[in-house]
Amino acid sequence: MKKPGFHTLAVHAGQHPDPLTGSLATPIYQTSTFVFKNAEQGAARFAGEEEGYIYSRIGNPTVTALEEKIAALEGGEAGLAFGSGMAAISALLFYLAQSGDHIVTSPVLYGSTHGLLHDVFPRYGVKAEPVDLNDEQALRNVIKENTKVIYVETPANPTMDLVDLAKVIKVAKEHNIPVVVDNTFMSPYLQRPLELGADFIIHSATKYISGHGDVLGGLIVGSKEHITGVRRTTLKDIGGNIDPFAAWLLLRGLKTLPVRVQRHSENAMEVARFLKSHPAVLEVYYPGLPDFPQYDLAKEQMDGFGGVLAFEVKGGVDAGRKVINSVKLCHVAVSLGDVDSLIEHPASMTHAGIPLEDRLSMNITDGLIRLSVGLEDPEDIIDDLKQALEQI
Ligand code: LCS
Repeated sequence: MKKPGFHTLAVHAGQHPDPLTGSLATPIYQTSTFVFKNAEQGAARFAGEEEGYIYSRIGNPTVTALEEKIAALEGGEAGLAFGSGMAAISALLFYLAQSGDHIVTSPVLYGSTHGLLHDVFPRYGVKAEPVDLNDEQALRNVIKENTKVIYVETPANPTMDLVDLAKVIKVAKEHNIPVVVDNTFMSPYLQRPLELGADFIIHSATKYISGHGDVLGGLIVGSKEHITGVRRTTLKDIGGNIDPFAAWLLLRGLKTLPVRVQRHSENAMEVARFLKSHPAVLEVYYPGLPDFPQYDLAKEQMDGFGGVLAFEVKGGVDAGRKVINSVKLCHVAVSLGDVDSLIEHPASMTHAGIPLEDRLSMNITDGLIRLSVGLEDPEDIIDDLKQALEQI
């Protein structure tokens, strides 16, 4: 039988009708622990000699269904779920790097990822270094003997800058350095970095994977060997696990991922075109606009352009604040990928923790506004932005 298509996998992967009752929807196994038949079985499970559940921090059947589904969608061997995107990122990086190691990153990162790498890791002897990964020579120059990870966010939050994954992976393979890609903004429907040779995928499942703005979660996809390694070390011993109900909500969300993301992309394209044509708007950052500097790369690397865009209005921070304070349909809120349109100010919200100099070097200016375009009628979102821009 040929490999099922993406929509089919989104519905079916990881889903096995409950053998006891026939329940089609995966049950919520709301239990902290699992009973062993005897002491020998418990010992065998702890030793990894027998498959089976032990304790829900390490694994749970509802969570397993989610892990199987995301692995199938990303085209990876195995998945691992966490209670938030940051729990997933920290567990993976604490697994891959240790004191004395060096991590190379793309220049623009989500605020807390930046905080983890630049505020937390240095206390444990791990140094992170941002570099323009699209500049092959700059990447080669920055790689050292102790470089253990290349960490990439593409598109970057919030500037929408892209990294050419194929180019970075080629250099990484020459040096045998694992490449981790945060695929939160695209979701596997629009971008599958494992197919290009990346080693690990990260998701803030809070975003498009959930899609409904009602749950936090994080996911990793990678080789069976390493996913088992993370499960048995930095998931088990740090404990950033997801709970079964949150996993169940994410399973439900994933079933409609492709239809939602398709519509998010269509809506965002219309909104981006509107903003681009508006006289009060200085700049629009959306990879689907033909004059986006990396439009060609976007078309090559991604199967669509996603639902997030950023823009700057004329009049800088004051005008930007006025727009944010004038929207009526869009919600002034962080997060993204929800059915609801969300508008926020990165410099004072999601990326406020980044030192000013670093923030400006990432082009996260005081006037930048980020919009996660929701699933409302695009005309309504546009009307809302139109009336807000008129307030400037
Ligand atoms: N990676 C990216 C690209 C993100 O945008 C976020 C959260 C995370 C990781 C962390 O995931 P979490 O722990 O929140 O599930 N981004 C947020 C944002 O832009 N606004 O609020 C959260």
